[in-house]
Amino acid sequence: MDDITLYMWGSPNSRRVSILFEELGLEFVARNVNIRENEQFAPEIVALNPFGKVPIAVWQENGERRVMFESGAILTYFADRSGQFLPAGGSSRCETLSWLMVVLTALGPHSAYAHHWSALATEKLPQALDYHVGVAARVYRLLDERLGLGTYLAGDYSIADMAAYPWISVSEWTTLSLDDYPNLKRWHADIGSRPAVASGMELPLVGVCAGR
Ligand SMILES: N[C@@H](CCC(=O)N[C@@H](CS)C(=O)NCC(=O)O)C(=O)O
Repeated sequence: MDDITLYMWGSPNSRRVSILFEELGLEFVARNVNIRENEQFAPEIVALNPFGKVPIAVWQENGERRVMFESGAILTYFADRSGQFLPAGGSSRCETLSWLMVVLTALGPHSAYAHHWSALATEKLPQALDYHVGVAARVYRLLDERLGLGTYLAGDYSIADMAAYPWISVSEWTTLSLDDYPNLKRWHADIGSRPAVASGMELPLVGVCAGR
């Protein structure tokens, strides 16, 4: 794998991938796509991902150019390719993929919707806010209970943890407090102390979280 470029924004979905790339010790260029300035709709970006969203990874492999979008797809591909952070088979692979999907399909989206209704929407809709904060709280409870049983979400440290960490780092977006979820709080501090996680969370070098 050569010439890896990660198109990203300072957002949880993007930082899942920069964390994995740092954990794998990959050399890559993190290119800032400012979604507040609608740069995700630039022809160069839409040519890579017709959905007009980041993260997007572009690299050379076996003499051809590869392009991937969707953070979960990128995490799975690079983890499989490296043989790290996602078991190759057996029940531990089933378990890791199951928790990864909970994080991808529930934690991220409902945290983002809670943020939308609590902070970004110009019209206040209490019913919408309550619904999404309620689902986010259900996921927080689930993760907290899970992390009461073990150090990480699925056995060893994995891409499920990497996918969850950036969203838990912006827990205030959901209006929830980690003080109410002690196992999740312990896990968050533990994961955050990893140098690769700290490096991944600093990327890209410009831009701030938009919460979408
Ligand atoms: N399911 C996608 C979500 C990607 C996503 O929503 N990215 C946001 C930044 S965190 C984005 O590009 N937003 C711009 C837009 O939706 O126009 C993933 O996990 O990669």
